[in-house]
Amino acid sequence: MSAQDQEDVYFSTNPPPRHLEAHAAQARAFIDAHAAAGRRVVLVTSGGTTVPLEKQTVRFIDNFSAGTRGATSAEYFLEAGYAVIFLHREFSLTPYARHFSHATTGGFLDFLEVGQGGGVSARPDVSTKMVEILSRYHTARTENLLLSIPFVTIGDYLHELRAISRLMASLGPRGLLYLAAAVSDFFVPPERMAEHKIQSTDLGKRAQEAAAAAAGQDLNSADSSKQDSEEEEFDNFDSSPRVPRSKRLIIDLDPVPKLLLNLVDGWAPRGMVSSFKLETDPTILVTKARYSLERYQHHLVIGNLLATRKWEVVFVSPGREDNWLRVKRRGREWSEEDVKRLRQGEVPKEEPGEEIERFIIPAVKELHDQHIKANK
Ligand code: 9Z3
Repeated sequence: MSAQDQEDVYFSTNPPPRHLEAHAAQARAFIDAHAAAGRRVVLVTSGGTTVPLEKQTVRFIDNFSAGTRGATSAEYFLEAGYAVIFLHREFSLTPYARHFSHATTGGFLDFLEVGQGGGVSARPDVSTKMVEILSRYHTARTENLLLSIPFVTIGDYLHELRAISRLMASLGPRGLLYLAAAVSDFFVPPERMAEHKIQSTDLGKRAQEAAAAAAGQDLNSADSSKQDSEEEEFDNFDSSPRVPRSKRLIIDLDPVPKLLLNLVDGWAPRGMVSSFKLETDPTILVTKARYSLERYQHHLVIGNLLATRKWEVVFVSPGREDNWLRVKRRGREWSEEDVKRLRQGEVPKEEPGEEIERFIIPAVKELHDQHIKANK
């Protein structure tokens, strides 16, 4: 199947999120305003996508991403003069608020106190930091430089990504797509998704079957004969289960179509596209990043390892050497041995001395400068 056919099939069979049109209208107005002002716009994607197991979703598969990379990057892009569309997993970290909403020292209420006059004020020890961050946040808001759009599921994400990328096309090379969201590779296609909560007991299953029979309906929209014939193909198949098959939940997932190709070729063909590549095995990170670049023909892959992603990343781009960016250590320099260990995925004991996005964003901006020059 061609990439275009795959795209058509995916978007015609997976329903759009409820607010897609409203979000697209907001994004259009935002992009038009900044294009008129000659400002660069970046689309930052952030956080993890969920994979629902039921249409009326009780259970879903999720991933680890908290949205730190995306939310932090958005702040540095604003600092670098970009207008930012922040397409993020609902309730994950957001720019500026992240400093207080998810602090390891407490929730946001812990930063506040009731003053003598009865009003609320910031705790004295955090008040300088809060004033500084609040003022950056207020500038971004009052100057309309930050548009936040939420998603939850993989389907929501892909619909929103396509709609916003297509709007970004009007910016030509001045548009930047910075894809940091942790996107599921597998999903349950709608034709195999149960409508109602999957039952764990016979009683529940029998109640559902009886109700469905009375209404003359199929229980699931799933085609059960097809499911049966494919059951043997699961690679985590347990041939001698201790718990009977009828009591187990076996989840059969399809691969999510690789739509980055469609994005690069069709949705925002003149913009600069940079994606992240996440691995856990250090020996394959750079190879996989190069492979992704060759496959999708975009402009930059930023490779990172799950364990060391706050310490080091590698920029992989066409015609350039791999470029490793690393944060400083608190109170000591990196020795060659330290760097070797880090590159093998060994995490230093202390926290990083600074945010790695402080280095990532200027380096991306430099490549974007070159992209704009080359595509004038
Ligand atoms: C990343 O690699 C991000 O840097 C992280 C950030 C998700 C690791 P956190 O949100 O983590 O700060 O906790 N994003 C890309 C992940 C991804 O799904 N990449 C795909 C892949 O590796 C390609 S688009 O195949």
